[in-house]
Amino acid sequence: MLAETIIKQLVAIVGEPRLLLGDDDLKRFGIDRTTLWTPAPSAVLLPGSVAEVQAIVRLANEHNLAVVPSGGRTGLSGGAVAKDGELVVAMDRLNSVLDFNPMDRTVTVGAGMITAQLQDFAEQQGLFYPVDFASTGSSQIGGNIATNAGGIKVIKYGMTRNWVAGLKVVTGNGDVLELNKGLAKNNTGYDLRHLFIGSEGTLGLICEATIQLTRPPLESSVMVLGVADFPAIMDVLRCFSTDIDLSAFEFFSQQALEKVTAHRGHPKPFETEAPFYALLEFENSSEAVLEQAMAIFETCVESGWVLDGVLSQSLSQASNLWKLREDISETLWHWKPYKNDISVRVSRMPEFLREVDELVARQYPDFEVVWYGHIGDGNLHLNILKPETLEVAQFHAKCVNVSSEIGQLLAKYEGSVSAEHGVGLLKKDYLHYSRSAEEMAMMRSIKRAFDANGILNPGKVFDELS
Ligand code: 2HG
Ligand code: ZN
Repeated sequence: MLAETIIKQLVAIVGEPRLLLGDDDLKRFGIDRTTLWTPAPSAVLLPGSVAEVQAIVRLANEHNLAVVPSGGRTGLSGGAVAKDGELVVAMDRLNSVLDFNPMDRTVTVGAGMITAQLQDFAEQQGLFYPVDFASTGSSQIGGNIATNAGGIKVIKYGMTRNWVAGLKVVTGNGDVLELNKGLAKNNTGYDLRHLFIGSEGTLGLICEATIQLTRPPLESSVMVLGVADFPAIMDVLRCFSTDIDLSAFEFFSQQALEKVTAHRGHPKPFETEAPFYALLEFENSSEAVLEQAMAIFETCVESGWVLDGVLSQSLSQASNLWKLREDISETLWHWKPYKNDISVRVSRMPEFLREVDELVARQYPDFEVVWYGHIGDGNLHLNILKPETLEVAQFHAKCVNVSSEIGQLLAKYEGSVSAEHGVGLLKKDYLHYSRSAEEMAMMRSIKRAFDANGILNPGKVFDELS
């Protein structure tokens, strides 16, 4: 419960209607897509300017109140969860286009802008914002930056980080920083902008972002291929990416396809069943590219890697094929899955896949395991489905044990315990498998520099300052 005097001061900053204290609002704003924690913030604030954000942070420092920055709350790691009486600062109202520069091809937007609106804005200007994933309809650009969101086009366009040309942030200490100011070249010492990208709200609140846009792609073709086994997926990737500039290379298992077709009513890509499917996309720039793709397809079939395949013949067919991959995550929520979001270097993927496959078969013999992910980026989303007979807590306890083994395997392969969803609350116990003790100590020092009192998103990514 917040003291009456603090409530009054918060109202003085944001105005009465922008301070939410009702149970429904506290529940709604205190959680992301995870289901493991009970939301319990003490208040939700909806600031309308950078100055208001700064005033909130200063007040929070004065009274030692924890602050959780909140975007579209589509996160999968508990990074935006407020479970301990924190103040949630939701960026929803900072959602407009502040500046557009056609010469630089940059747009400056409020952090609360929905990703799909940014994509639409770019399109209206004849440009393109290439970071794309299933939750673009509700995720916000500030949250994407705070988690360095990836998605389905990383193989060609990289992560959110590549598209951030400038940031305006309020640090945990209450200072306003304008970082990089849209410059393409700027070698003036440490690039603090990059510290905030992927910091999961632990260093500051991202209020505004200058985003680089690019030229739109040509019409793209999509292929879905039925693949004989795990190793063959990598052979197929090697063959296609040697000669074709791929904009996506995704994969999913037969179980994933079964679930998504049964629950969403999407038609199967073809009759032949295969243990795995690869979905690849490329710009259909000439007849020659299409012919080359077909020739590579033939080679893959002759080599026994590919069992069947389909090439989109229209934009609507391409978009329907994409649904088979993009709708998997949402479909699987039905089973309250235990998620893994792991990566290794693409070159180590075949070996790693073999070992992780063995580990999963040994450790989860009774659980249904669904494989999918951005295989072209070395990123696997291994989802373990909860059997109906197990309570969530019991199921989670069993999976947690296996996570340590996966962590050890990742350490061996020098991989990452979080390829794109971030660490949040969910993966902080496994961070040490990917980061050395020296790196963790350095991260804590950086946190102290920007947030001396540790008020910003405490307990996320790593625990207390030590
Ligand atoms: C995807 O690639 C998302 O579909 C979600 O990153 C992955 O839900 C997941 O495990
Ligand atoms: Zn993903």
